[in-house]
Amino acid sequence: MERSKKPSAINAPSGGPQPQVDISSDNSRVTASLPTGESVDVLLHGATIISWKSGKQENLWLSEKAVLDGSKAVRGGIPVVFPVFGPPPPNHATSKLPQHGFARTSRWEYLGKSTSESGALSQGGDDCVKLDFGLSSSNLSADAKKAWPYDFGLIYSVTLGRDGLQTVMTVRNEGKEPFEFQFLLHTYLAVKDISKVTVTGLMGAIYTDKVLNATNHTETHAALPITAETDRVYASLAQDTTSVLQDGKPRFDVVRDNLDDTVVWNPWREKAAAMSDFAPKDGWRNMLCVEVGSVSGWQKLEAGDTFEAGQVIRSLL
Ligand code: TA6
Repeated sequence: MERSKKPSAINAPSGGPQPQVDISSDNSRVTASLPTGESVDVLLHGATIISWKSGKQENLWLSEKAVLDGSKAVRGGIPVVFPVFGPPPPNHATSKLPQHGFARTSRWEYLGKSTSESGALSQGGDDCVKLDFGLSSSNLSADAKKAWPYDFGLIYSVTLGRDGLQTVMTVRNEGKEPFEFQFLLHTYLAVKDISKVTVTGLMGAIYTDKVLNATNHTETHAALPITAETDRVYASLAQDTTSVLQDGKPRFDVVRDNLDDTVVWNPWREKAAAMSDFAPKDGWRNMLCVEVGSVSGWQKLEAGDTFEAGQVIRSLL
């Protein structure tokens, strides 16, 4: 299954200061930083990015009560949703899986780094570093394997660049029969004040509003304000970029790569209060989830086939 846009060519490393990659002593996380001050912190639990900084500025929201010990999905950062988004449907191959699937609560392997490869973020040389993580059916929990008995391999690439972060998932069907899946990157963006945030790039799109009983609507806002609990799945968006503006100024561009859908979510006051791992309780004022994915239908993957997709998030500070 060909991906519409491949990253650009390989660049030879320059002689300048190198990116730094460290694995924690307890082998629970991998951090990378560039000589220019950008950094990323990835938990092997769920291959969850829990921090992405542009200089001193943290770009991702992470709950102060996020559980990072591997016992549950991380509340914040960029959890990986696979092979199902949301509560699994009845009478389906994913029916026995937990909400949002098993990828975000599985232990991934760190496969290594490369500084010479460039994706959408590099102008050549060592201005970016790529970290690869892997999860296969062979290292799934027994429960997950029983609940979804397909042979698969996932490679998740996290590329830290000077002005952005690129995360790309490669799904490979290692089995003899096809399977279908959904995939989404559940990105919690940090914002200064949700009451002064607007979201562009959605106008004219059909969305399913999960706050209004999953009814379908057409987006009429060129710049969508977030003024209450918001939980919308925008399907088959025409343009690939969803932008977050703070005080009218562009703060993030979230660019889909081979994915058609974008979810916009803010739990607002009541739902934030109801989540035990959501803190501080008024933290909903400082976060907005803009989640790229393929969740309106199902991707079908034939035996031996591969699917590749992801996002580039640009911090526009
Ligand atoms: O992506 C939005 C959403 O599906 C919301 O409906 C809400 O459930 C959110 O994900 C968080 O889900 P979680 O399972 O992480 O609590």
